[in-house]
Amino acid sequence: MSNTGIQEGAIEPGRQPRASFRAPQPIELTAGEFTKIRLVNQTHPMHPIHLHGQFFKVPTRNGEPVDEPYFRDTVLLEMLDEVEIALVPLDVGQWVLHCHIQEHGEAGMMTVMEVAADD
Ligand SMILES: [Cu+2]
Repeated sequence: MSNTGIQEGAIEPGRQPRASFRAPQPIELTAGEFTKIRLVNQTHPMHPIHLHGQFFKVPTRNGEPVDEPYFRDTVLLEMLDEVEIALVPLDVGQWVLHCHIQEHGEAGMMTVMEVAADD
């Protein structure tokens, strides 16, 4: 898998109230390499998407530029939101990316981001 460009992650309706990520399993990144990931909420509920072990910025929300002077570990996706997250992963390992609403995470709205060393 290429580690450049935008990777896709979508939250799909599925069997309600279940929802799931449609994303590469795991999302593979390289330490020190700038990456954008696009998250799309195709469901009605809001989803606070939380990433462990890394911090990111939100350069765009629904195609509009976002200017935030801070890094995040969580971003809220409202219904039909499309959000880019941008990061330079620094810590090698496997990190969980999941909805912070526990029942959504347990229903499958959870994936792994694997950060490999830059050889
Ligand atoms: Cu959720």
